[in-house]
Amino acid sequence: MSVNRRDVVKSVIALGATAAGARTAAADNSLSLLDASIPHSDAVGGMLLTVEDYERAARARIDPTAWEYIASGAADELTLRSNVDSFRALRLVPHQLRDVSHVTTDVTLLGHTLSHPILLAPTACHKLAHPDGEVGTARGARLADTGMVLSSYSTVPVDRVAEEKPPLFWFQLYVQERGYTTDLVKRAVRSGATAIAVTIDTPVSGARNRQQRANFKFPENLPHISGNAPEHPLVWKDLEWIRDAAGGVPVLLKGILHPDDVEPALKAGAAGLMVSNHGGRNLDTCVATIDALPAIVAQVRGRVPVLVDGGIRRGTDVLKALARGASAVMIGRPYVYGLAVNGADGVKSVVDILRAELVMAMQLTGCASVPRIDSSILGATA
Ligand code: LAC
Repeated sequence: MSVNRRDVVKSVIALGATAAGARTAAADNSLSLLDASIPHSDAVGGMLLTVEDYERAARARIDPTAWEYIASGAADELTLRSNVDSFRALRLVPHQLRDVSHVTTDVTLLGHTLSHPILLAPTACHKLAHPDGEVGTARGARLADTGMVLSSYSTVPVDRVAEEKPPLFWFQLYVQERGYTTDLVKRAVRSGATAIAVTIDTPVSGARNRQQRANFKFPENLPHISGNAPEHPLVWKDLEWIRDAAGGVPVLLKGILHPDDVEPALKAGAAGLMVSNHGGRNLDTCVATIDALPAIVAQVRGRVPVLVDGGIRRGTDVLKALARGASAVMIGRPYVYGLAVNGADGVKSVVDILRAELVMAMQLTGCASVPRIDSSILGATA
């Protein structure tokens, strides 16, 4: 994506318009328009200008038991909170007077060029948020010109979701029994998934106390969940048969946090790494993802792309992740909130908000393109 200042003003106004289901006339480049004419209320009267606004609006719509599943983290939710807080605590030190009249947010991931670096992380059971489920998310991904990583816990079969043709379509794999998993990987690839992201951080589930208290149960008959455990918890060696099943489609690993795991991962043929703590849902008190990122990036030394998820709620968070060396970021709960509020259009609005905020943050820190974003704009931690 390439934008100039005038486009940014327009896009911010359009964001408000989309959120309200209405459109304003094209704006001129007067910044005063930013606060003048944004029609930005949702059906329950709240303003939808930020990810947090979408979270609030989603909470009013999602069934309370499903909400406890979606919004909660493990145990005392310390990691859930520190994912967000660690981004917030990181201070930016802007460069001034660099030419930011023309900004591009393009990134290239495994040979695909995307117009911006904000992808949709795998999250479970989208029909809990909206009747369109993952079909709505895939449409939203297309509208927002972004990639989608479909969860094994999808409520809609992978073939059906793929028909919506998101600009980039990857499949997240939970390894189950070997025969079932092999078939699942092959089915995802046949459907058009161009990468498989294997979740490696869940040999067991975390202490999901809020889910337990709410008595949350997964919907029955999820199309890609067998209900049976794998023969043994996943180990490095299993990546051989998973890569065989993928038949040349790149396999990424999702859930890497320890720099010592980088070499085994690359030796096992990982085509990319996703720094993730599962949205704070598994090991409570584990390191925040933005804090784990630099050591992973240092160890990878540019050999494969490194994505990061967990805690991204603002465009400045995206900027900070890129400044710490991420190739792209993924958002999870935020787009599920968008889906709950307004289906595919809500997914688009949430991505658009972060995208517009990223462009602003790039302009305000003197970074006209993603390659120009580096650690020189990062200051102390508050
Ligand atoms: C979760 C699984 C399904 O976090 O990824 O709930």
